[in-house]
Amino acid sequence: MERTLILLKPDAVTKGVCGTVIARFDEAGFTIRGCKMMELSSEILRDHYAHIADKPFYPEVEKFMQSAPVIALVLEGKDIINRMRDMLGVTDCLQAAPGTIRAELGSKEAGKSKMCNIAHASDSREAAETEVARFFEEGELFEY
Ligand code: FUP
Repeated sequence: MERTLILLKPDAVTKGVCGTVIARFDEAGFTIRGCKMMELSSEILRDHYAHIADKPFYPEVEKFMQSAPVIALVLEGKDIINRMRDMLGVTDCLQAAPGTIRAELGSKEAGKSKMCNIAHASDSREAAETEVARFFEEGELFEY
């Protein structure tokens, strides 16, 4: 079993598609281990996006990620990290494969299609471990 960290981004929250996205996770058989709505500080965003923090588009990403709360989830399932990345599709919603969450629900506007892409998912086991610890305290994760 693997765990992954999901952030339902401000566009998912403001478009009212969080339920649609979570329903897909349920249908895939993933288990919710943690779930909370939160406003992200500049500090947590700089840690989370350390790999893009020096890019020219980063200030816009930070502004977008602070434009509304996000819903953070820890999900568990077999091979979930790869399966989730496949379910989401590639970063750019315009390039995402048909049927993926980003292709169906993300922004198709040029200039927004890479940023307003509905959800983040961890891209490796190492990243998942770091990201889960970044967004959740031990007591916020549940075994049942
Ligand atoms: P992903 O792993 O698919 O979330 O994508 P990345 O880690 O490569 O990118 C992090 C965030 O930067 C994405 F949510 C979108 C944003 N981004 C842009 O806004 N423009 C770009 O050209 C690339 C990424």
